[in-house]
Amino acid sequence: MSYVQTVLNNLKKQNPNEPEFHQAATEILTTLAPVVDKHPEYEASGLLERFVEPERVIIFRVPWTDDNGKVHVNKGYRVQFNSAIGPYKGGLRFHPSVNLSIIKFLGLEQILKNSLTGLPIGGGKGGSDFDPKGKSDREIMAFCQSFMAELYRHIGADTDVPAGDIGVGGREIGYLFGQYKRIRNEHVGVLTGRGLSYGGSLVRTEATGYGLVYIAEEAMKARGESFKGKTVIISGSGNVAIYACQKAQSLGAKVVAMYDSNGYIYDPNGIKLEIVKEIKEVKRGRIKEYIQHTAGATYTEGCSGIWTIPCDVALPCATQNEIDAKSAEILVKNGVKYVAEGANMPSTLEAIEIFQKSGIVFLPAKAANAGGVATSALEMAQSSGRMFWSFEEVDEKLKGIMANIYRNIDNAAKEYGYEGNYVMGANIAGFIKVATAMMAHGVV
Ligand code: NDP
Ligand code: 2IT
Repeated sequence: MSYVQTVLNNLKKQNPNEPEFHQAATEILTTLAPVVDKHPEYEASGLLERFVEPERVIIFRVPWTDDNGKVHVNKGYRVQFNSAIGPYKGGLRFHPSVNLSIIKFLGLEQILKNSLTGLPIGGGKGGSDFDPKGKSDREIMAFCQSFMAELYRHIGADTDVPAGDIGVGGREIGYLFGQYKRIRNEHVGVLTGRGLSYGGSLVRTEATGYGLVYIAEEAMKARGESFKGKTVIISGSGNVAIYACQKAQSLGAKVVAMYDSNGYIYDPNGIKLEIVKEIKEVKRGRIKEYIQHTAGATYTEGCSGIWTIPCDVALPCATQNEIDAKSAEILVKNGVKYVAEGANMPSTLEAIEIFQKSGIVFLPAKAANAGGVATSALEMAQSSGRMFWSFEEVDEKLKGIMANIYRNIDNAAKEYGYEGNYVMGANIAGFIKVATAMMAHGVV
């Protein structure tokens, strides 16, 4: 049996009941065969076995009190996956579905994504099964303070730097930072996505969505095309979705549909983003309220129907496995030309295969959504240098980083004989840097 297959089989045996982790590991390991064939020293030093085993997994109790005085207990997680090329870096997700399998899949993906940015950041991820929906600000604060009362001892500006993900935005980062600063008596860049008044970076809020559109535009440019006049579908209506919509619209695209976890809106005249922002960012409401403010738009309960709307570009920006084989087939049948993943692992393995067989341009998450963490690394650079760059400066750097990622994944795919296969290109280009650093460090 091949080296990658042996590692994958052992991983499944040693980590049962972790389907999302198995899925991410399968996607990654099966593309690395040509690299490990070229480098027999990797197998000789157990490199892949070490690569798929987190350096450290921390699971902790998070007790907090609700507004009625009732005590709740949630689970907190931080998976410090790989620090070969820099301190652990990756977001925190607060969502009731969070479990070890989900945090490990996100952490594994993060290693290669962070490597692709070209910046010195390792891979980590964390979060909790806490559900922020419907909670008061005080309840959110109580939860964040309790979460940080344990997490603080494991993180640090040169050790592990968390940020946001699903359910963790500016408000949560503020409470987490306040508690860290209070306990450690240190005002340092230990979290990214901070507010601008206490060490944050311009463009971090917009970065993932903007970066997604920048890299998709690069792929279009290489084919003599652009966003101008294209019909776009974006799933989700959170941080990534909103700023992907804004940038796509500013480049002349028509975004016709978005969703939240209850259902989707379809506006054939083009989504009015100010209304979505007001509902989701200001009122923390539900996307169905959109149709009360717009003529001609419709709302449909349930999410998967969104993929039946004909489009040129699909940007899944909500969560894992939101596009299955059936949805992928419908998208292809309706003539989609580009799929770029804003969310982490939004396409199932079967969906990816369908996209690739059909010859459409498929940009996988670890390349396409790397703009967020790249800008986090720019925030870290500004923190440690005690500098504050302008919006234009950060935006230019982000654009450069996304163009560079596109070039690198395109070249890596070509070099290994898989031209146009950006899953191969992203995994190989991301892995080589991490593998080179791990080899230099010896067996650790
Ligand atoms: P937000 O919490 O801001 O928004 C999440 C959006 O996705 C909401 O519209 C939410 O709907 C929807 N959603 C979440 N879970 C589900 C579900 N199970 N089914 C359907 N819809 C769902 O998160 P972000 O925008 O930050 O993150 C979105 C995706 O992007 C995630 O996969 C995240 O890992 C990834 N990502 C985020 C980065 C960042 O910088 N924030 C960077 C790179 C990737 P509802 O409001 O109803 O819950
Ligand atoms: O998935 C991701 O890359 C993020 N949620 C952002 C991580 C970060 O550290 O900015």
